[in-house]
Amino acid sequence: MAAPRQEQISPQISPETAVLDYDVIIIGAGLSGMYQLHRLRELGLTVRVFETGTDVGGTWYWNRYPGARFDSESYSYGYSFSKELLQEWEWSEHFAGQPETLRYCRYVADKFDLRRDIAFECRVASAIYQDEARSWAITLASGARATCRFLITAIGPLSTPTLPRIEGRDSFRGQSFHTARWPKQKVDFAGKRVAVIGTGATGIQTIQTIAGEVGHLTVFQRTANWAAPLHNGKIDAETQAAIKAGYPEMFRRCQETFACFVHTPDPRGAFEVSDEEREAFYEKLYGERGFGIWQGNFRDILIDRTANATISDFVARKIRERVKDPAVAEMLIPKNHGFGTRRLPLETFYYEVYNRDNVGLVDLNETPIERITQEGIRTSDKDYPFDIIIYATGFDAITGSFDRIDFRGSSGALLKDKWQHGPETYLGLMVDGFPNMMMLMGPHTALGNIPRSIEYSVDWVTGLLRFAQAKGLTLLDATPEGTAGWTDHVKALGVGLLSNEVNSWMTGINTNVEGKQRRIVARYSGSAPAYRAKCDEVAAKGYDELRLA
Ligand code: NA7
Repeated sequence: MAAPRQEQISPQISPETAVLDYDVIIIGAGLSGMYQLHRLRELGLTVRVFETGTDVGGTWYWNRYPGARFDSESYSYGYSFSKELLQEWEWSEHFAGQPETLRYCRYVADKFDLRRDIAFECRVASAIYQDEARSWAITLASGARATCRFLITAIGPLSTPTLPRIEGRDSFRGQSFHTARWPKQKVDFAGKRVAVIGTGATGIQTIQTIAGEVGHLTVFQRTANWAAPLHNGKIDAETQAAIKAGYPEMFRRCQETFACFVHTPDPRGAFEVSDEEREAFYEKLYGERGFGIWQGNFRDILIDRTANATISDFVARKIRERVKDPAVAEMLIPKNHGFGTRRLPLETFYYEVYNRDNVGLVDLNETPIERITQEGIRTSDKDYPFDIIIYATGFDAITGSFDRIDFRGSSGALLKDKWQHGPETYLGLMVDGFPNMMMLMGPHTALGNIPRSIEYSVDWVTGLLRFAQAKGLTLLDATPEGTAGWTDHVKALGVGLLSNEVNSWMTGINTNVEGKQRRIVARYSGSAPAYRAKCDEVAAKGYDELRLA
């Protein structure tokens, strides 16, 4: 790809006379950036996408760790915008693995000829708004620069991996990997002594996948997480045909459900049924595929502590049944948060891994890591020698990918400063004082089944830019009132949710990042239909809640 032209904007220039490299720059060629590029071509705009990786796919490009796969049904996760694509592409499993999903992303890029507008291996270092020219000046890590009228961030809510701040980390002489920076070549685990630090969704997928391959595996767990069975399986020809025929109906359902999954809360409360019925319902959910036990459970399990205790007790019993050593089972049962109050990892024989002779579990609350040594990991209890250390330690979520780009809005205001007490956004899509910048899957948007949310946000942004084009607008900005109003609304929606009382990436906590030890409301936690209704209303009213010029 050609490097962007090195143009500078004179500070005196007006919006009309500014010569800009592109109408739109999109940062990121993951699922959001790819679809946004596709949609903007309809408007005849000149668009450039800058992507750090060497290929499309975002999350599915970076997260190549063993066992990485969907927890949403494959068919409900793919793009819905092209009937042809839906009929052409065949998911091989109900929950596809990362290699297949990356192939899917590449297939989409080829089919829609996306790569010609994407510059790979281009990390955006700064994005600075030029008040006079009403444009953005982008500088890449390479020093190359480019300008555009509109800037769209498609940088992902979980794309900034974080390593633990443990003394001696760089002194380790073996191999070490963060799961989100996994090497492209296969890692040989045969006969190796392997450590995994972290037991979130990623750690669980990694652990259950490599346990049978390694010589010995030691899992370092700081917080036990609730997990439930994925129940993955191959898709046979008959089911494939039914899936393809059923796409319109399935996507219609995803539009109606709370978080765009095929699952949605049961209208009943946990105590509106008898004990026997409740137990039977939990048993049924535990035996079913995917997020049903989390997203399709009784309506009150994520807001009512006593209701939550019933499902937590049920899953704890399952863990005790599945793990032979009662002491290990107790270590694996979370004691500091209820079921589903953190993002639920889905597993395939994860608990049975701890019945293997070659797997050990270390509780870091009992014996904390003191340092990484040249040979391995030293806890307060002993030295563990390793050949490989795997960091499944998560991400600086939601705001982290913004923090690592120097965003400066009108009059040089820093986005980091504006968000120092937590994100402030308008509809999760814009921020006042950062004109002509739109965010896809930024803070305060409905996340849920992410591609469904992506498609909605991209369509909304496309509508806004079509409107700007039709009206000859060169400035689109949220108002301070609009931003304050939405931010307050998002905070109010979070009140009473048990998940907001728990430390997790969803509440902005990352012990490995300076300043991220205080809970914030980073996500929109209302229903996706309500979110879309609000955004649709804004569009229908001619975006009159925005400052337009
Ligand atoms: P998560 O869910 O944030 O999990 C990270 C894990 O790493 C979690 O168990 C952490 O323990 C652990 N961790 C992090 N830092 C440390 C240190 N310093 N010492 C010990 N243990 C540590 O990230 P994932 O990648 O699993 O999943 C992120 C999302 O990606 C997931 O929800 C899906 O949506 C896809 P903690 O719980 O903080 O005590």
